[in-house]
Amino acid sequence: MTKETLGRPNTSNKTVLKWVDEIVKLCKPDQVYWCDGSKAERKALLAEAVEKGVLIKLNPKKLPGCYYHRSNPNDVARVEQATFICTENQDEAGPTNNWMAPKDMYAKLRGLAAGSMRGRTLYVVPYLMGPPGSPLTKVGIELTDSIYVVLSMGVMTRMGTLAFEQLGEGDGFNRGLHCMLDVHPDRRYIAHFPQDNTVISVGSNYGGNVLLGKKCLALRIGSYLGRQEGWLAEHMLILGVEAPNGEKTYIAAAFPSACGKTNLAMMIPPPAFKGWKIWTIGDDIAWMKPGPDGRLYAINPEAGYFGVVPGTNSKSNPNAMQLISHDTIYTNVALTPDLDVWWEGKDGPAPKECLDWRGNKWTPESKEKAAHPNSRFTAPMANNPMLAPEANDPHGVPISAIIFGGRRSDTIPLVFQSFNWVHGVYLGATMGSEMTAAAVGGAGQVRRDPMAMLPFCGYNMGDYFRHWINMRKHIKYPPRIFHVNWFRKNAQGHFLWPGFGENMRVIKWIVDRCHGRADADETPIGWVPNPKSFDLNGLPGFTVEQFEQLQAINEEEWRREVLMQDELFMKLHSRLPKELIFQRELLLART
Ligand code: GTP
Ligand code: SPV
Ligand code: MN
Repeated sequence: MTKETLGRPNTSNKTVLKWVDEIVKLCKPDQVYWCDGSKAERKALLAEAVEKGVLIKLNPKKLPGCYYHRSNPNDVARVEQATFICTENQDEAGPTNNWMAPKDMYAKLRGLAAGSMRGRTLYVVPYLMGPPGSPLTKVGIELTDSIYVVLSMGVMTRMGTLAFEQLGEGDGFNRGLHCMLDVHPDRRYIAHFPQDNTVISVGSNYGGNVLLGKKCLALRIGSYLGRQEGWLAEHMLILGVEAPNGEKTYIAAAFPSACGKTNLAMMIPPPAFKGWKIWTIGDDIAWMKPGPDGRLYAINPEAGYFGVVPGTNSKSNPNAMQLISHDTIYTNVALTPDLDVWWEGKDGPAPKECLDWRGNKWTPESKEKAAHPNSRFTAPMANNPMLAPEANDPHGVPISAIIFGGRRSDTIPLVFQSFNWVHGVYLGATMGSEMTAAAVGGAGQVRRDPMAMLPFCGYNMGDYFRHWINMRKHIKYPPRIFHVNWFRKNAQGHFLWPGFGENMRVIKWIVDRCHGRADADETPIGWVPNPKSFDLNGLPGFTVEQFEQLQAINEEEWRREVLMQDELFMKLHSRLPKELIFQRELLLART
């Protein structure tokens, strides 16, 4: 970029100019750069990032257009303990969120941000969450001193002058400020001010903490706005199932972080499912609103995928392997001597020698992992071979099924269906999952993660459940609600279900249930498939007994489960909708 383009705003919006001016005065950057989102700009910024050592250009023969980034080793995942919802009253944020009064948090963050961009560039990053022209689409502007963030936002959002065009002279935009500071955990805060449509993030440079359009705007602020405006902001993938006769059914699914959304959204059906296709609309976030025809419509507000790398290979996720073969930023994987990347679970043998995600020498004898378990790819959705054209449709897609699912070694069957909407909300509200590397701390422990939104709900979780229950009144044809668990294990600790592409079998049962075509048996926990309605063809060696083991409802385990659910309900007691308490009573009465 030339010196002239630096500092020249590409908007005349007075509210924007005034706010940027205030932040410039506070942070005191040496220069200000206004992003336009052009290809030429991206090329220049990539070159600058390489020159500054923020990115390494990967082998262009093997990985054209790909770059490598290593984060600070103290900064590799979301930090839930440093994430705050700053509403006037603590009760609005609720017992599942960290809270601080807005004026105290603003004062603390102003202190940290003051003068913090001396010697640095402040980038103005205007972006859209959602397709241009959609009534659901929101405008955000992120001011950041991280070129890695600018380049990532350019992939993850529709970034550039188009956002200023959609905004016009209005003031309806999310104000995002990101200061890297010295990337120290003691000075790391991700603070949300829902009443001001503002996010301030300091002291980190890791995806979920700093790509402010994603978890901060699209989920935490989004959920807050959704409640006021009558829609849902959810931690859900969106996919389209195409049957051999061309019928398309759209499904949204909420799984906690690193529990299989990207994999399901990009899944390729197994050979036995000839003619079936899965199309991706989104892999992480869904915004859903009742449409004029009485159905629930969903859009994916994002334009790219920030996906888990380890475990990705041509068997588990062939579409993702194509997606990340070009024009991708890799963060915290291992780097080989010929500037290729490697990770645990990649196809082929481990390299004889490479640099691990910290930059230390690594060999197959090393005890530590070469790639961080939460290493990620940042890739544009346009590169997904199975991107649904509907991903750019401003109207979104009508959802027929909502799936909730956690990572559970025991108790929870492969699949079951709720009796009705409120029971489905109960299934989502009581979801449990083993924690993963996507957030700092506690990996492996089962915790309640309602609707996979525990870290992302921008207001009181009890009110969130109420909002979900109330939505039913505005949806004439509500999606059917299901619960799945790909992760049940046997006594030897092996997964009972092959998962990945074979999940198509579960998807097909769900699709058939939505269209009234498949049988189910009633159980105390919901409707379940029987071996006659569930397609096990072409899964050699998988027996009906194994299927029954996967679907088993163990009374002892369920008693424990209901007790664990109660802990969350007690925490939320003052705002818990009574419908959910009744659902619990009904469940107990049935067992
Ligand atoms: P976030 O991006 O963190 O929100 O996560 P995500 O839900 O998109 O998770 P992703 O699809 O990246 O899955 C992460 C992990 O789950 C990887 O380790 C996968 O290998 C594993 N996984 C995904 N699907 C399956 C499955 O069907 N069976 C098994 N056993 N593991 C799976
Ligand atoms: C998650 O943790 O749920 C993610 C990755 O999708 S991040 O954007 O870093 O939060
Ligand atoms: Mn996620």
